[in-house]
Amino acid sequence: MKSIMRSLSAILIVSIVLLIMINRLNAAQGFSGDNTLTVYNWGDYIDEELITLFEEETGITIVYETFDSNEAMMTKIQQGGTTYDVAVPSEYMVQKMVEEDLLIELDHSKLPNLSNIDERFMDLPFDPNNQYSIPYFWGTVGIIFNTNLLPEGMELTGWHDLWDPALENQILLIDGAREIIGMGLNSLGYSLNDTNPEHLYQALEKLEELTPNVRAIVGDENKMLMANNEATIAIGWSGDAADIMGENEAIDYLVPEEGSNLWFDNFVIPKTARNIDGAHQFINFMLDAEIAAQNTEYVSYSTPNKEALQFMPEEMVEDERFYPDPELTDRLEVYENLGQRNLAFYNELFLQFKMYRK
Ligand code: N2P
Repeated sequence: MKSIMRSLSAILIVSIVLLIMINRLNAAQGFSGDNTLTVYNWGDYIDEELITLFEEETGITIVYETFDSNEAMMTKIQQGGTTYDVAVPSEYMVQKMVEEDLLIELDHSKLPNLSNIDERFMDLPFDPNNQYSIPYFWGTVGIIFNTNLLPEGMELTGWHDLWDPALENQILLIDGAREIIGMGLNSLGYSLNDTNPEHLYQALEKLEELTPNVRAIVGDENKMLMANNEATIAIGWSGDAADIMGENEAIDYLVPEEGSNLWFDNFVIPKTARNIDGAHQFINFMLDAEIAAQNTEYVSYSTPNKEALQFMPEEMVEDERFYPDPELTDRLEVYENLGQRNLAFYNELFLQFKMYRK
């Protein structure tokens, strides 16, 4: 009997050691399993302290990777080399991923903190009943500008001001096809969901005329450049403006009068996920009011978490540039999923614009 017990304990110990080793190996290779969770998020889009806190609370190890555009994220998920448990696409990309059968339906019973989200951000047209996605941050696209560097007498009101020759070599553009082609379309009075090739070519031409004023097309480094007074204007996302303002008092933000984009970034669970339970746990953790408040203060983007607002500094919540009322957001446009072909056309035109600059 004793020897059986001894063999059993030996087997148990060996199994435990093996399990730990497999888990470590999986984590190192970006494979998720029971005890790891692979999260794929935009760059600069989480307070990393919260990753550690989640790991401590749950014993789950997070493998964290970042992307800088919806298109880059989508390509990586389609390729399937890494199995992501949680990703954060914007609304039109959620729709596209659902269409391509890349997402699992979420189990709301595992997301009790979902009740913290403002109704205004639930059940939006791109994902009725939030079957596949949960709001993370939202915002607008607009003009981030440095009031000290603006040419004498210039009053910025909209996209049309950017073509002023006084802004030669002074504008940074975000490296996003929908954002920049959308800016071209909006400045001509067209919708940023326009798919008429004639309008799109006109938008490209209009953008090419902007070239002398464009300093660079950049990603997250726009924040550092603007904070260091290296450019007068950056076209980008509202939350970046809020972030830079924390470092440079001369920075301001404007939603152009011709119209612009209202966007929503969302948690989703790709079909290839290996740790579906852990993914729900992570999303629910991020939805906690105090966690969301800490994250929002760190990231500076606008939170859809209504219960988080009470834990945030008043001046942040009351800033209408980043928490605009529905009167403004109602006149903005949300990107629609334009379909494979049209999206490819947007990307191609954006590439042409980038090449034209060289
Ligand atoms: C954060 C990027 C936010 C993306 N660096 C807006 N969709």
